[in-house]
Amino acid sequence: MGLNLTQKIIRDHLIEGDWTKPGSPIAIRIDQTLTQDATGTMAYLQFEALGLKRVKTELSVSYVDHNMLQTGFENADDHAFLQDIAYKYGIYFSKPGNGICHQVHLERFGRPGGTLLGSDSHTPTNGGIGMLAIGAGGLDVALAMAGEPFRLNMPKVVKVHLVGTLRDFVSAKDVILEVLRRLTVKGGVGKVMEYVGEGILSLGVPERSTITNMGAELGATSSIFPSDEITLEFLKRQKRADVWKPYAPDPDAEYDEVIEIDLSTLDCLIACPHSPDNVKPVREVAGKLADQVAIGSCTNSSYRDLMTVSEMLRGKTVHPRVSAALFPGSRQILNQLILNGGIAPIVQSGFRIMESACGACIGMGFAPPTGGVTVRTFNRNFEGRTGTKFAFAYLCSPEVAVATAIAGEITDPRDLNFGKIQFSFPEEFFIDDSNIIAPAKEDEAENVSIRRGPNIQPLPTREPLGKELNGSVLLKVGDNITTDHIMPAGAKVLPLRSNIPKISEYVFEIVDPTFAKRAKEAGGGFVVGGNNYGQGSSREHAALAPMYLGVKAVLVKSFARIHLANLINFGILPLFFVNEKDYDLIEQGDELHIDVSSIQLDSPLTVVNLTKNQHYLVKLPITSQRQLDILLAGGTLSYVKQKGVIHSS
Ligand code: MIC
Ligand code: SF4
Repeated sequence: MGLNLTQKIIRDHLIEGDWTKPGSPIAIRIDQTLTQDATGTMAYLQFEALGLKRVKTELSVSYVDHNMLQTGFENADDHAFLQDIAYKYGIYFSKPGNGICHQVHLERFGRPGGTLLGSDSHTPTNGGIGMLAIGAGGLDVALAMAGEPFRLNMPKVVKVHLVGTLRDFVSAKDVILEVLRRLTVKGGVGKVMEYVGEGILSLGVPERSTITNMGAELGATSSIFPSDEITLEFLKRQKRADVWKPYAPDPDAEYDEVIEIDLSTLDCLIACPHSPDNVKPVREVAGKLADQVAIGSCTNSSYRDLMTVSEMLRGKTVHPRVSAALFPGSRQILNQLILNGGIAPIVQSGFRIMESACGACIGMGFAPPTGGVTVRTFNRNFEGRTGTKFAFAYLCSPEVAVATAIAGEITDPRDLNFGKIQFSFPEEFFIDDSNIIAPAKEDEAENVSIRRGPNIQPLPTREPLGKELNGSVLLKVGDNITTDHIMPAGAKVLPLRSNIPKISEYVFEIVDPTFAKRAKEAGGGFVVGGNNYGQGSSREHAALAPMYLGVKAVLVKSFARIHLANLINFGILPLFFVNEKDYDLIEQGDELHIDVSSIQLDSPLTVVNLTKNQHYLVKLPITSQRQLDILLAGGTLSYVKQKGVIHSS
């Protein structure tokens, strides 16, 4: 039986477990890690707590791309801390302004056939060059930096068989929007999406990476393309041909599921508010007036995307009602557009040129007006994520975004007269790594001191799980609750990422602004949720801050992968209903009692609803004794310390 590419990479990195059995626990070696600033401060505080002198990975990189608005000392404190930590512990540091982590990593560091663990859910962007790239919570990344394997359940592998070629003005974003339309935001949970077929030959690395990037919105563990001649071409332009190796599935590879997409039949698509899977043909929503257009993010800000934008905008003007902005994916891309003149048509059209950073994608500026329609090339349109609670965000390709910016209403680019869009790729990109700071040599590292401003607060910890859990249901929510609901981002809250006591005041703010106060007053309690609880970002703050507020257990119908891992890491008991109907019976305010003294892997627990005198059966969605021991210990850090698993050197 032939192997698919995912199985090959996992087999080559396997430390523990049986990769032939989907769903069974495995542990794999991690070659590279990446962090970004919004999750990185916690990840490095955790790494420090492990007591090592140096990272043990082949390569680790710390990026600053999220918290770039410096309206006070907070973000600047974080940047200084991150830079010093990186210098001391053997980590490369990509300075603010150098670009979005996933884009820069693709350009300068990723390598086919390797494993990458990143404290950001869009880490699978590097699957575009044939890497097995996985998003995780900061603590899991800290452990990987300490040389620990990454633990996950062996994913199912889905073959996404692409045939045909895309029509003009239909692009990679439409491919992944089509996958989202078919599978929904929970369709990828527990799976790796592996793209194959003759259709991939017409997709360059930037297009492939747009597709693997937004696999995160399917809830997938990762997404990957083979490494082929097209990958080599990309790496040559980056003067990195030496890291190239071909990687492909065997011709008779077997898959757990198969999807086929004929690229030549795809339309221009758009995800409507407030979910990335609410996908419709653009022509169905055409005519909706737009207030804002934003182009950028780790999904759609490559050289290919921005040159397309530039050529489409040549000689055109942004519609008077539209405010338009561009966030280049990296300094390299921006530089290239300056050198070849590509930036001029964009500036002349009236687009605002913003920093090479996440920017508006994470609500760091450029929030839309109240009740406004914002059309974005980004990957998430959850309610409130733009920074404006009452606004309507649509997600589309750069082609649709440009057409909309010019027309002032949502527009299919094929309905305007753009002619043929053509541009060439430079033989070699303008490579300038001066904004990537190499770490100190090992013998100098000891003397490096770390700047720790007042925004850097110590890590909170949790006590071991006691014999019983008591308290009330603090909040009951529905399906598909995102980490943006649990722990909002945006310009006001993001600067508090290294200050858990402060940031915890915003937990569930957009769902119920009284939550944090009530949780504190009650000395903690429970949260009840529906399906796919915790989808979206990898932010461990969505577990850490509720833990700080005393949340003891979360009872839901099902969990999203990264959030579940984060809950376990921070000692919050994740439970799912054996009978989903029980979800309907519990109400906010009900007093619950859970006897955890006899807790065991695989056997259900009983939740007693003291208010209603009812009993519900619940289970832990965990597969290993290790995970149970972590929960009993009050989280991974306590567990690791108790067991002395990490040996400092
Ligand atoms: C996001 O897109 O939501 C983020 C911000 O990049 C997050 C990480 C974070 O919350 O810091 C992600 O996708 O993991
Ligand atoms: Fe940054 Fe947005 Fe990408 Fe998250 S999704 S890494 S906020 S650009």
